[in-house]
Amino acid sequence: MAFVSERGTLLEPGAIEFLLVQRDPIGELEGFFRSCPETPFVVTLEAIRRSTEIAQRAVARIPSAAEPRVVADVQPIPASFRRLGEKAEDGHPDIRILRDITGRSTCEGTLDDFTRYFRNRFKVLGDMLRQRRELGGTQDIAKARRSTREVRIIGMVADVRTTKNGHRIIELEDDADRIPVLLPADSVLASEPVVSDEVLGIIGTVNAKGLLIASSLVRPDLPTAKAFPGTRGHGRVAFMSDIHVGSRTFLEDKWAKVSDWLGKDDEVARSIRYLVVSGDVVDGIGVYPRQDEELTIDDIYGQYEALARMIGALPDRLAVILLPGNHDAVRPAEPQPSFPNSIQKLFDSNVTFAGNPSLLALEGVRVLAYHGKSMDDLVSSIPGLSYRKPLEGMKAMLRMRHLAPIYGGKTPIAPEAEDHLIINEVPDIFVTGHVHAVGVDQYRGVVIVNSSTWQAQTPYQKMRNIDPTPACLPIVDLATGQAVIREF
Ligand code: D5M
Ligand code: FE
Ligand code: ZN
Repeated sequence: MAFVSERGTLLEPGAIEFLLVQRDPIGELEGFFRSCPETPFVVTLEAIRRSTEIAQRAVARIPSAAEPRVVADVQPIPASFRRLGEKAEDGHPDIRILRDITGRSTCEGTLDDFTRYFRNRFKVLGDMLRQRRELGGTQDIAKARRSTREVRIIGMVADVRTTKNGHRIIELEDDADRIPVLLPADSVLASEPVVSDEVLGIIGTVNAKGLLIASSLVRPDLPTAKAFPGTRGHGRVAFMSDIHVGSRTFLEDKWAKVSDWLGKDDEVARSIRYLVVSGDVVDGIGVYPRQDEELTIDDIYGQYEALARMIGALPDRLAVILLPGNHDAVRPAEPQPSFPNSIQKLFDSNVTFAGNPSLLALEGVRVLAYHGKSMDDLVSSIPGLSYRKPLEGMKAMLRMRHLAPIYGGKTPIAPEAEDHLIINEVPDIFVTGHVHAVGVDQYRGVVIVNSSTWQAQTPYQKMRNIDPTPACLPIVDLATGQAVIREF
């Protein structure tokens, strides 16, 4: 730390902890100082984290090439000494489904179910917020509203609106009461992307009119830094989604290319042991109006049979994990269970079926896989978010610790007894699909991946100005967390 004191600067304890788990702490710190216009008095965790995140962001895509090539490369996350994956050494795949809804659905959609669902969401996320240092000594809204001192409350967003003067007003609810919260126009809080039904903490003071004037907003978020667990071997996992088999726009030639490459004796291809496919594996039947005009296979089993043949032609060393999406033949309400037996039996034994979402462990590396339908609601609620930037939407989910915070939008949510869409455990890798874009990044030590699609732009997407980035394969090294994207 002599290096720091020489500069007359102090390091916040959190910043020290963060730096110590980096691969090259001094290098990171030097990079940070280079990025500052003048030497700061105190180096905060927030500032140092922001600086390393920017340095690690993926590079832009390079236009299509004849040979698959690497179009993005996110640096490895420093491995902790908690090395896992002993089992994989004998060559057998090591897949565990730690969490999904399959076989555990309890809801019937009654009014009681909804009340219970929201109570559970509020309780679990509220407990997470209470762990936050900033939120020590929180009060119920009913009590806080009578206080003249600074208060800390936790609530669920019942409504959010912008006043004509640019202030934002959130209606925040707890089990018993409700209070309007003002995010002043002249503070950074006014530009915070608050969405309906998320659970957050507010610090502020209540004015004479009963309005809580916020000075800070606290999200459950992820711990500030985390190491990648790492495996002993150099096995890799590849990610796909949105294959849309059966659609006229399914890219058969691109599939042939990726399938061929996976079977090649290429160093990277050979190391891919797992393929996680996060939903919309087929185009489905009757998913949108006049879909029949856009199908080449108009039988649902026919579509899954075609997919089973495609997957069956992939090399045997690949263990494939299939999740459903909003085009697949399971209930549309999330959490979605895994495919029924009538579909599972069409596939070879190297395929594992999981629900949407599901938390998987691949050789001990925890992968949170979610199709990503809720992105439709996030894109329409958060200014600046777009279908072209799914990674930003994924980070918003991680900050809210919820995969589908907005209720009653385009994402159907089943009111289960427990909210399975809460991001309870912090994963090592977080993957979504649905938006037919591709990208890799990191957020607080979690590798984030948006898998591409194997479908060209559809007439619907053309009309909505959605420009997909098909035929890209994100690949993550299970030993280091390093992520690359290959384009086919
Ligand atoms: O979704 C593929 C893409 O199309 C994804 O970016 C969302 C967009 N999409 C699809 N349906 C809708 C609706 N109803 N509203 C808004 N955006 C939509 P896929 O699930 O493959 O159809
Ligand atoms: Fe899709
Ligand atoms: Zn989808």
